Amino acid sequence: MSTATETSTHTHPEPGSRNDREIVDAKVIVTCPGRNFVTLKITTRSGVYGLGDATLNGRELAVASYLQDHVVPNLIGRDAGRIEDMWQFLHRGAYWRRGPVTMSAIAAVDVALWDILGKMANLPVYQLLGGRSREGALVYGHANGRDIAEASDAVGKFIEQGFLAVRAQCGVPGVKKAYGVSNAKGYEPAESELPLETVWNTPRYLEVVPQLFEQLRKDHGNHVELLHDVHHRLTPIEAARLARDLEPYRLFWLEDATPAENQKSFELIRKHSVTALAVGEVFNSIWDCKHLIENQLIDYIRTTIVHGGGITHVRRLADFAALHSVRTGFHGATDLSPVTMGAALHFDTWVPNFGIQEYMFHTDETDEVFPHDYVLRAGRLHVGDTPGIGVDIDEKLAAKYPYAPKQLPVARLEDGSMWDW
Ligand code: GCO
Ligand code: MG
Repeated sequence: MSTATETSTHTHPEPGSRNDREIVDAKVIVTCPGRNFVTLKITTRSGVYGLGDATLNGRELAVASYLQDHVVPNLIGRDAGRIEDMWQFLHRGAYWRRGPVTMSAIAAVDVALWDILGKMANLPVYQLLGGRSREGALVYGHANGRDIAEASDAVGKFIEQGFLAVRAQCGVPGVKKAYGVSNAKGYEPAESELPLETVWNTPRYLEVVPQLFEQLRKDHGNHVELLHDVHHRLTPIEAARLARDLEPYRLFWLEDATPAENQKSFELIRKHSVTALAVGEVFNSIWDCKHLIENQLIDYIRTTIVHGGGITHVRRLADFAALHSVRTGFHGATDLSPVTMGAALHFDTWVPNFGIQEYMFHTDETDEVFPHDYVLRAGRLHVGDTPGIGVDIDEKLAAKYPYAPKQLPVARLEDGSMWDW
């Protein structure tokens, strides 16, 4: 064993030293086992590697190029243990800050470094964050149906499987392809190479949603937690009306009731209703939700690891939210890979102001490409104790599923005007 006087810290060969943690390779892996995922694999001199998810649904190759062309050359030779400094370097150093592409790329690096640190310390990441605050993370599943009866049956199936919380969406009479409704086994919005054009009708939607939740409470009682995603379709005053109309059915939350770029619009919804509000799956930084959080205009913040700059930034966001009684409710649709789900679950296991975690089943092919140690038991997801984030990638298998271009749909009003999908 060498001593500090014999070798400089730059070339120190002993385990855990800077040299051991030197990044020697960083590889961007694009695979499509049922849907597209972008994964960053960072390898250190010691051979320990870490994974980070960089998937941005419908714009995957933009992040792959950001990483490959602009970030990877900066990683080689750096110390994988300087997680905070790396975050600051990539955020400040690019000059061009924030935005989904940049923040997803930074997140991939950040999570890969936390994974490496965990593996080197022989500890699961939740332990590095400060340890367990709970045994399992409450999750909600996605139930949907072409009409109210079908949606209610679907909710019943989730309850039978042990789910304690279920998001419910149903078809809107006169609307051909309502958000969240699918006749396939799992709801998967990015269906076609070019965006599917859907038509939207707000009055019909505002009529059917309270009827749906009235029926769900009749059929399933008051104890199951029910959630609903408006998916940015309403104006602030319409959102206020829906939130008020849903009050009798005591939703766990009403999500993305109106687009949140205009954060002040949530004041209007709050003024008219006590329905809990969730926002933020499309946010990328603390600055996107600062006004919403510090004015207590929302109850749950949805920004998760992959689109919010990784564990390092989302931890800052969650701490800020805790000061204002806002809890986490991380985005967890199928376009977030098991790598994000693993990292999010370590976070959920630790974060004091945890609320809920969204959880949709990935396809068997995706689960095979990304073996992981988290398990669902009685409505909660449990992380394993594998060092790091507990998710791996089978690169040979990943190579069998080449990238397949797919985009999210768009929505138009009946007169042809573009609307928010
Ligand atoms: C959700 C989301 C998703 C998004 C999808 C976009 O709450 O789960 O709204 O269904 O539409 O993640 O890529
Ligand atoms: Mg949503």
